Amino acid sequence: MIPSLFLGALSLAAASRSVELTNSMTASKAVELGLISAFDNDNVTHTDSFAEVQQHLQEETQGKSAKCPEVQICTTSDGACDPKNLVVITCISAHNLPSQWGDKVDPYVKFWVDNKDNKASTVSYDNNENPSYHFGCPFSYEGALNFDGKVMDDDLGGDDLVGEFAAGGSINMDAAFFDGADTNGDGVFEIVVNLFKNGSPVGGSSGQSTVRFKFQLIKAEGYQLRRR
Ligand SMILES: [Ca+2]
Ligand SMILES: [Ca+2]
Ligand SMILES: [Ca+2]
Repeated sequence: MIPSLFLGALSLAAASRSVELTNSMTASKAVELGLISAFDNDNVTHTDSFAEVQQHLQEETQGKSAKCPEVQICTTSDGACDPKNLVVITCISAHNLPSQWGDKVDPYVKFWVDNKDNKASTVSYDNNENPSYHFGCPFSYEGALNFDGKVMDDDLGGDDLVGEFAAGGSINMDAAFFDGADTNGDGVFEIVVNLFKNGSPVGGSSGQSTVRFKFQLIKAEGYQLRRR
C-alpha cells in the first residue's frame, strides 16, 4: 500500500518554502524538499482507463506531434561496443494544469536526459487541464541519470511555459534515490514531479500542478542488462 504522505504530499506552502533554484540537485534531495515524490511500480494503480486514453487521442486536433530522441546503444572504443546506460521513460499524465484567461491550456510535455539534444515530446491536447499521455521513449546516457523537463501550452502565436520540473534545474538520480524509489529492485518505479515557474509552485483549480512518469531502467548504475 502507498503511504499517504507520499501521495497528496506537500502542500503548496510547504513546497514554496523549500524551493531552491539550483542548476542540479540529487533526486533524494528533491524528494526531501517535496519537489518530487517516488513510488515503486508494484504499488501503483492508475485511474486512467484505456477508454479515457482513446478519448484523449481522438480529442487531438491540430496540435504538436510526439517524438523520441535518437538512441545510441554503444559507445565504441577500439571497435568494441561498450553498452551505454538505457532507460525507458514514459510520461503518463499531468494534473491540475492552470489555464490562461480565455484559453484553456493546450498542454504538451517535453522531457530530456542530460541535455535538450536527448529530448522527447508528447502530443499536445486541446483544452485539457488533466491530460493522459502514456507516451514513452528510450533514452541512452552515460554516468548518472539527469532528468529534466517542462510543460508547454500550445498556442498559435508562440507557445507559453506552463511550468518547469522541480525547481528549474535537472534532477540527478542518485543511488540513495533508487534505493527509496525502486524498493523491489526491478528497475521500474514512478515519480510525480511538481511544476514551478520563476521559482514559485504552479497550481490549477484543484491544487499543485504535477506530471507523472514511469521509469524503466534497463542499464544504469547498479543495474545491468541481462537475459531472462
Ligand atoms: Ca486552448
Ligand atoms: Ca493555448
Ligand atoms: Ca520497482
